[in-house]
Amino acid sequence: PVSLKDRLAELIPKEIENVKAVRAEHGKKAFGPVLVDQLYGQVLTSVLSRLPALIWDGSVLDPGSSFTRLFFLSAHPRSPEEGIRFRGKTIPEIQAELPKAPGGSEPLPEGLFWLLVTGEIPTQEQVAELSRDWAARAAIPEFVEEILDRCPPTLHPMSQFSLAVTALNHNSAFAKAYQDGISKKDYWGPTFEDAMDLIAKLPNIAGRIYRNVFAKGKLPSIDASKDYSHNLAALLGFGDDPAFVELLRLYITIHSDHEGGNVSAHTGKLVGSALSDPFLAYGAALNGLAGPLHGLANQEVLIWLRKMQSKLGDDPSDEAVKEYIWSTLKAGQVVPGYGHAVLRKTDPRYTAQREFALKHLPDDKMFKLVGQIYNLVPDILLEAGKAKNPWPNVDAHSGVLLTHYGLDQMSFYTVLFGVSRAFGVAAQLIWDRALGAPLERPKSYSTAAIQKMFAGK
Ligand code: CMX
Repeated sequence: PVSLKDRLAELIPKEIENVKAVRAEHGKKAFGPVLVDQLYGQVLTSVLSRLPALIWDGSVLDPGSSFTRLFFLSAHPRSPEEGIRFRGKTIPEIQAELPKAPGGSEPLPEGLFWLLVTGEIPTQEQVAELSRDWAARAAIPEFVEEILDRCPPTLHPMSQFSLAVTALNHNSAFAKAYQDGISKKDYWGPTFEDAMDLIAKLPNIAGRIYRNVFAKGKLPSIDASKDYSHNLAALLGFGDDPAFVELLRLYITIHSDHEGGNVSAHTGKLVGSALSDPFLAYGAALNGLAGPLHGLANQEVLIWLRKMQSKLGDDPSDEAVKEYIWSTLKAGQVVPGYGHAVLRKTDPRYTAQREFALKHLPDDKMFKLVGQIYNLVPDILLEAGKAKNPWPNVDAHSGVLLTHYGLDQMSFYTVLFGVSRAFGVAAQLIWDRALGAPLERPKSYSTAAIQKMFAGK
């Protein structure tokens, strides 16, 4: 064939067969700490997720399973099976200990950021100062507003989000300091300024995308006397609903960080390791978050639930729901919101959202459906026999809460996840520059090299 694509189409089946043969012959042979087979199949999930490869103190995940418990407990002697800990604290602990807004009962994400950066629980005054600082930094350059205003409303909100965040690099303090010849030991200072600017500007970006894409009118301005989540809610048009503001405080807190190795956090770290500034690093991280196996799953869950509701009605029987779940699997699709690369139990971020729903919207029909699905999916995934973790993750619940308060534009959900995940990535980038984290550069091998290396062994 003369066309490149046609030639490639001929080569792919041959290479699939070649890889199969190499795996059959050498797959069980050890190559450094892994088996050859794992390089092709499982290194990225089952092996890499257990291989100590990264340092990040902000949060640590206890998988809650027996096979990793032995290894994990030796590193974390007091860790039970509860999933995420932010600087050693579980979600119920941070809910109890972090400062709240006046009259509020959910933690302020400002406090979580302080905790991620310092390992300390901040005072009410420290948190109020962060709210003021972020409000003061919140404006975005006019040219970034214009970029967003020129995006077609059909461009996915996550693509718009990553465009705008990347463009903020125009005013990066780190990029400028680097050009001016800053010494390595001082990197963390301008990185800190960029990290603060990044977080501060996200509400204006998210709000503008929301209003542009869904024709929701003009953005109000930031209120310097209000906390971050209140301002974000107001920019989205929900500032008058105290329950929604509380939901955002919880949402941003629990989505902020999930160890250093998940796709978005790790992308931010990897790109930052080239000394790309925090805006470039986080723009890249957002593109990872936009994948359906990662942050986009919260959109996918809602689409899946809506389809189920339209097919089965508001009050489906368990039998009908089971059949629907099986039909998803039989169609070769994943059940969105279930499974995890590291966790081996119900995600405590799911549980925190469920508790919020029990308190604020116990009779919501879709919340009831989510609960019904929770009782059915794990057994089905176990019976299907592939997923290592049949339990729900954070994305199985978030969309239902947002929908309840009227934010029912599903394609926007991952943007909120992205506002929150910036807290963890920003904290990590500051520490990476402070500690002089190295350039990340894993070694790759060709199949031909593997064949040569193991021939006759
Ligand atoms: N539904 C159907 N099949 C699933 C499944 C699910 N929810 N979860 C895992 N599997 C399948 C995998 O697709 C894989 O199949 P193949 O062997 O055919 O490739 C097999 O089970 C083994 O996968 P695993 O080791 O259990 O899971 P991974 O570490 O490879 O992937 C994850 C983890 C999250 C991508 C996967 O569980 C998944 O696709 N879940 C649905 C999407 C989702 O909810 N993602 C959000 C995760 C949280 C977040 O990052 O926001």
